[in-house]
Amino acid sequence: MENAKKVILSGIQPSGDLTIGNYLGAIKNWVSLQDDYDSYYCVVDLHALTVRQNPAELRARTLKNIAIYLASGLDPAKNTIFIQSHVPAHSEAAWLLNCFCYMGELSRMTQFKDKSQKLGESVSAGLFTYPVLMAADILLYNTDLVPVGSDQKQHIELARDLAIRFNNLYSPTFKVPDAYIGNVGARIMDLQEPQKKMSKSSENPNSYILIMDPPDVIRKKISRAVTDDIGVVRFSEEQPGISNLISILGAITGEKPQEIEKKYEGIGYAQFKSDVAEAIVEELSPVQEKVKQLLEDKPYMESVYKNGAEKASYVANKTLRKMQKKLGLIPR
Ligand code: ATP
Ligand code: LTN
Repeated sequence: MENAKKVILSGIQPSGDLTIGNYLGAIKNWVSLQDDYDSYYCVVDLHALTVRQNPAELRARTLKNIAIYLASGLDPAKNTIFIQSHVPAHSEAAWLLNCFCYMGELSRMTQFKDKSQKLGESVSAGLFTYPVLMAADILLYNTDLVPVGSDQKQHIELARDLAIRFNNLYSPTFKVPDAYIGNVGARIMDLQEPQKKMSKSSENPNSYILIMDPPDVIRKKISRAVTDDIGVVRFSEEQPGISNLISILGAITGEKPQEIEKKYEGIGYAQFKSDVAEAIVEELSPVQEKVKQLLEDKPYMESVYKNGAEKASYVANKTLRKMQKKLGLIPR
């Protein structure tokens, strides 16, 4: 039966190489949901364009992200995996929704405030309206749940508000989506400044671990991660660096912070860090191997994202036509 399962949609921008924040906060959760939901996962290349990108790098990263989705365990037979720009309905619906979104709402978005502060003068209008494109991504698929890290909650709230506004002004058109925030790995912090979230667009490579970082680099970055001089492996606000390493380890092994604290009673930071590093290496090695193989198999990769775009377009176009009709645009 069509749509018996609830619908999930999520995406990651190809704006930098993916980090373990993206992996533990997003992709790993997606994999665990794939049997129970009708899922759509895209690489949101149009979102990446909101800040300046090098075209060759953007192309390479878009494909690499698809390979990472697959290598992490997303099965293209169970999930619709596609590239956002291959489904033009996203851009078209974003325009329509732009006409229902208020400047004030967009000005309150923390991600916009953070990013625009860093960019100074050259803040594009696209960066400002970025959450509206994200709302289009979500609403086009009658999405029930959007699995993301906790930083994206505000954007999903906006998608909900836009859906409700449109439904009230016209007639029920959109499903009102909910954020789905996993409890482990929801917020992996920067290794150098553990008050900030780990981000793929950080200037300092020691602040993040990339999914594709070689084992030695992972070991080095973890050994350099900022801790404290308390000397106890404890999950507490006073120890943001150590707490972050506990979160990372727990997100990989499935252990609770308290279990990890107990295991490391009386054990020093050096041993703890080395175990965290090994756990990451062990988790990522098979993924890295698979990504390399996939990137060499162009025809397979192409078949995945073309097939995905075709399936996604079918659903997205149906919703777009509905929106256009209700707004008074003349059908072709
Ligand atoms: P950028 O640094 O370019 O803003 P980002 O690294 O924050 O990007 P996004 O593309 O914005 O990554 O996010 C993709 C997904 O990964 C989202 O679901 C987001 O919540 C999740 N995510 C990103 N960083 C983290 C993190 N540090 N911890 C947990 N989840 C994260
Ligand atoms: N803004 C999101 C990326 C994103 C997204 C989406 C996530 C774009 N469109 C739709 C979920 C659903 C981010 O993680 N920075």
